[in-house]
Amino acid sequence: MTFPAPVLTTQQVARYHIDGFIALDALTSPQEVSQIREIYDDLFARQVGREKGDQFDLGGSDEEGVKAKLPQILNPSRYAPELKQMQLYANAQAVVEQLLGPQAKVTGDHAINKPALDGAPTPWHQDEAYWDPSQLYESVSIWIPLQDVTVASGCMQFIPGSNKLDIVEHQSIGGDVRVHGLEVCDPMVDTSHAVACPIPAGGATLHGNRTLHYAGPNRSDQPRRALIIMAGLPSKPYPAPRRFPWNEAKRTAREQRAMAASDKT
Ligand SMILES: O=C(O)CCC(=O)C(=O)O
Repeated sequence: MTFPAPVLTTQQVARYHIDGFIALDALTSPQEVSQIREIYDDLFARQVGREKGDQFDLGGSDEEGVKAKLPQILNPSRYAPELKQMQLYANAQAVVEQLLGPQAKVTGDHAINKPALDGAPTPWHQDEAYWDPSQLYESVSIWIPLQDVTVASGCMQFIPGSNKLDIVEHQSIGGDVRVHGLEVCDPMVDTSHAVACPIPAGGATLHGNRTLHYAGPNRSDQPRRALIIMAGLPSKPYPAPRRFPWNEAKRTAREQRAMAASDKT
C-alpha cells in the first residue's frame, strides 16, 4: 500500500534553509514502520557487517564481548536490500528533491539503536566532520525513529542556524582515539538554544551536513531505534586545502576490521 510523500510547504523549505533542520510527522505508514522494525532488529541481533567494520560501537572502544554503548550499522540496506524497496526510501527521495532540487539523490543509510535504559547520548556534532575534507557537501540526513521518540528516549535536538557555521573543532568522544564517534570540543559552541524534536514513529527530522545536533540518552524501557537515510547533491572538490585532524588521530577496532576484510578480498 502506498503512502504519499509529504508535500513541503514554502515555509517548511524556507525553515530548513534558515534553521538547518525541520521535523515531519509522517514519512511512511505505521504498517511499514512495523515491517522495517522487524528487519532492523534482526540486523542488530545478527550483528551483520561486524567483520567488515560496518557494525560497531559508535560511543565506545568497540571491544569484542563488551556491551556497546551506541550500536551502529553502516549501510543496513546492503545487508537487507528489501529496505530500499520500501515506500520510506521513495518518500525520502521525494522530500530531498523538494529541499535541494532534482539533482539530489538518496546515497546511503545507517542505523543507531540505543539500548533501553542505558543507551548513551550521541554528543553534539556536525555530520560533515566525519567525512572526506577534500570535498564540498550539500547533504540532508533524514532521521526516522521506528517508535515514538521523546527527549527522555533520545529524540534529535538541533541548534537553529548552526548550518551556517564552518566545521568547528571535534574530537573522538571523551578524547579517546579508539572511539569512532565524534563530539564538538570547540569552547565557543553554545548549545543553550537547542530545539528538541519529539516525533512519532515513522516521522522524520531532516538536517544538513553542518547543522549541530545531539540526541540524549535513552532513559525509556524500550530500545530507541533510528534509521537514517542519507541524501544530497553530488559532492565537489573543496575550494581550499583542509584537514580534519580528529579523523586522522583515530585508531579504531572498526577500521582494523575493515582493513583486514578488504585484505581478504
Ligand atoms: O540517532 C542518534 O542518536 C544520532 C543520529 C545522528 O547523529 C545523525 O543522524 O546524524
